[in-house]
Amino acid sequence: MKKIKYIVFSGLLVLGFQNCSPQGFSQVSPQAAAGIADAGDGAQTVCNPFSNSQSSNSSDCSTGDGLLGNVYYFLKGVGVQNYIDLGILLPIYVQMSDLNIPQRSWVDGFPGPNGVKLTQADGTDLNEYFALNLKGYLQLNSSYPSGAYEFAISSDDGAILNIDGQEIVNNDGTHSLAWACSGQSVQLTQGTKHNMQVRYYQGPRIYIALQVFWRPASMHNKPCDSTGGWSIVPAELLSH
Ligand SMILES: [Ca+2]
Repeated sequence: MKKIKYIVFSGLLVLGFQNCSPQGFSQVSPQAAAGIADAGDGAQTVCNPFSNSQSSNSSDCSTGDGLLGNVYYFLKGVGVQNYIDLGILLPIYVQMSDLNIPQRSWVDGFPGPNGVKLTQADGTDLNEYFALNLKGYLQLNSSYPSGAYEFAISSDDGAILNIDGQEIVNNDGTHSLAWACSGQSVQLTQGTKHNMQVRYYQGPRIYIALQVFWRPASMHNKPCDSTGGWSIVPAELLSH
């Protein structure tokens, strides 16, 4: 088996890649996705890395193509932009078909290309202190009318949603499962590709969660929690 090790910043982080059986892996051209940092020559894309042992996420990346992004490692970082600004850019891309990870124990760690886990310098699985910067488009199809929508995030740890360059939901910070909802509605137009960015980080292990919800703005008076009539933003509307 071929094995390549990356030793970054004096052994702070070691990533082990091997050619083994694939788990949620797909070939994509990251260069085609505007706004994604170049993760280096030969960087491959891991598809739905949080889908192992989870029924609500498919390991198939083909539905709508989802969002694409970079992964950063920053030991004991706090706040998503802190990771992106100061963390180590890992030599992989992540593609997520949807944003629907209910809170779960995630001891399995981060799958790398070809299903081989990424590990930290001490040999333990990379299951904490990493961030995702995901980008792409939200485009309403004929099933969803143009109009005002509200958004919400349920996450563990922090996450921020931007649409068309505006910060819509801020659930940032190191915390256990928590909800945050948009303070303002967003006007979406059928057929228009609205820019969408989701920044997320997993602070201390072992629990993770990242769910991005929406609802018509007419439901504004309902609660900002699981009883508020929220639905997961449909995977079919996400692309990059
Ligand atoms: Ca956590």
